Amino acid sequence: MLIKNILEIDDIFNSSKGKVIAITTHVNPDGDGLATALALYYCLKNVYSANPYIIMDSSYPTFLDFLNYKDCKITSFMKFKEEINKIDLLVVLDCHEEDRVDTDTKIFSLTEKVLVIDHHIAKEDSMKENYFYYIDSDAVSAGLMLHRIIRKSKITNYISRQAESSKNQNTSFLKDYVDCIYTSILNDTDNFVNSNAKKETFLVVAELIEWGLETHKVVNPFLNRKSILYYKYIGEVLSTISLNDNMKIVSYYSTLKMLKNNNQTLDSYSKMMRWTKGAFDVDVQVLFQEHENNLWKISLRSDLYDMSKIAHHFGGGGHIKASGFQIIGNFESIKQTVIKYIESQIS
Ligand SMILES: [Mn+2]
Repeated sequence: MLIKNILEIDDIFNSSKGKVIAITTHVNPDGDGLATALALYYCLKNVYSANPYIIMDSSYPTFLDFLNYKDCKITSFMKFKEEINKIDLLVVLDCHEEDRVDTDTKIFSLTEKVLVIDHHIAKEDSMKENYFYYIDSDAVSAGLMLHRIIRKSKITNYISRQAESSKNQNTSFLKDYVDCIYTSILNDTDNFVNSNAKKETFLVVAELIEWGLETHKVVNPFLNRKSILYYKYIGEVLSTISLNDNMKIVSYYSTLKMLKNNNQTLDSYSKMMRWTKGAFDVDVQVLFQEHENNLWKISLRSDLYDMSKIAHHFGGGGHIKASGFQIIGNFESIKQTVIKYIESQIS
């Protein structure tokens, strides 16, 4: 069922004292999904006195290592299950399809109640009647949606208590919280460049600053701190740029070999498309990233056409302007299939 009033979510969290709450996000956890998971973790633990876990099967990405994740219980589903066999509440962030979570889908069968917080366009056929959905495709990030809930919760008592006593240890998580929500916004607006950055976005950032956010302490490690081999690797990827026959679709690719030669990991794929974002003379941008031998992740960008429809066709999902999907197979034939399909949809 769809949640209309976000106070219902505060009620759900308020009844979570001492309960096992699992938090998860989508495959290839990013600066929105994972940072929001951390932010929710801090709140559930410190404000609602719950027993939260972040469940993800991929390893924690280095590009988010400036966030305080070491104090959080982050575990794979396999390890989690050795300890615990029942989940009171599962919160799925930045994703609403069961088969897109970054963990074993068996997690849903261990769970009493499922709450989804997401800002992707709702795929109704993948929604379950007995799950709680808070979905808003106008929201800039899942992190901002979480903040809408948290700012109305009893966290405000903690903040005023902090104002009374700066030594109050209970509020030290707030700094970690604001860093995470800000990261989610930076991630999904591409540092306030995207058209989704609106009045609410800036009002929330202003509030985060009131709550203790120091913006440069997040922006610099998140966007700028890279090794020189990273830039060499980017150069190699950009040198693969090619155009389709009518010059309106640009595509480029990254292989596992390029990563290895430049001492990079899969994390270096993150935010790759920002390098071609400003190209004004193409209508669609396509990036092919090799994740495993013959497993390709394809990202789509366009200001003119609905990319989520194209991603859905190939079993993926996303936003109108930015979406993605995966295909297994030989690169040349995948590229041909994908470009041909896009051509058929935009002509
Ligand atoms: Mn997001």
